[in-house]
Amino acid sequence: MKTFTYYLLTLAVLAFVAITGASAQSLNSPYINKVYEYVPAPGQFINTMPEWEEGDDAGAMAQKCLELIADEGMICLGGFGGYVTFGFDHPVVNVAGEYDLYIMGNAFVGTGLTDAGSSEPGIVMVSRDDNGNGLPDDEWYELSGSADVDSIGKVVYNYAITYNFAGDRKPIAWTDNQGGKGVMTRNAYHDQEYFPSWLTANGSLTFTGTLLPKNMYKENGNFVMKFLRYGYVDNQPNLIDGKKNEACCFNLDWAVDNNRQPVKLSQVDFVRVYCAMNQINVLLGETSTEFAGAEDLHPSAVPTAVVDINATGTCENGIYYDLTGRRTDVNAKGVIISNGKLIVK
Ligand SMILES: [Ca+2]
Ligand SMILES: [Ca+2]
Ligand SMILES: [Ca+2]
Repeated sequence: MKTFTYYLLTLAVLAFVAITGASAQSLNSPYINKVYEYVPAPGQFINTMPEWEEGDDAGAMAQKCLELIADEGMICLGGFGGYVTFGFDHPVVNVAGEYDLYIMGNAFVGTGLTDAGSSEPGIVMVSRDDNGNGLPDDEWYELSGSADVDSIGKVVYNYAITYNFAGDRKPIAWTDNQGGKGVMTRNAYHDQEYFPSWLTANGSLTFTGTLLPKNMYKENGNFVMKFLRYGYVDNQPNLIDGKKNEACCFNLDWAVDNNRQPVKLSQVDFVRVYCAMNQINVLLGETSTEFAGAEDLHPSAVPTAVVDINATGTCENGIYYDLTGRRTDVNAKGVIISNGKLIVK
């Protein structure tokens, strides 16, 4: 009898999964639906893209980012380190042999050029909600880009920079962990405060990450920035002949850990983009990544990686879902799903 009951339960579960699986496929949106954090570094477009208004806190600014992007606008991340963290209405699955994410900026090709123009590279990081709390407070992995192989010895890993707020519209001095220092210069075109006004309470902002080598040079009397081959946001034009530029596409297979060792990720819950250059030009101001939205390239995919579930019903990647697709944990009763496998408890 017990076996028969279990058999019926299994049949019911399989039917349920078949139904919810089918509806989930049509419901997943390819576009971002959450901005968790917007922490830009200082810059000439900060407090204007999006606009900060008296009383706006971090949550209000994150919401403004989401609204701006949904309206086909873009946000500015400021100088080195400034970042945005966003997500979708489902985990982004790493489909084998394919790009998984498409991320847009506002890079363009310079007149008469093919491999340079405006290129303000941002690095992509990804994370899983390993602790299941719905917040991006878990381990982050960087997606390694072409500079890691094209500019060996010139990329600075574990770079850190601190920007100091000295009062409204005062020069913003910075120091880094390489012995460098400078000032985020103000210019005549942008009169507002350059330090994010909702983040002045601590008096400074510190960012860490991978610093890419400078890419600016002079061409026929104009400053241009050389494109990197692949793996960066706001580095090359979003489209080529109306089609998604591969240089704006990202593969979760590129994920590396803090020691630059490859990590296998079957899916991720959070994505972050940060400005990866510290380059300031008298005429153009600071190099600053723009973010204009992202797309999951296969929103209906289900994880294909097989992770063995051991005798106690736990799964090595520690990620569990209930039958409605919501995150749960290993202690949940009933039927839970992990990496495509059912656990009945
Ligand atoms: Ca992939
Ligand atoms: Ca840009
Ligand atoms: Ca979390």
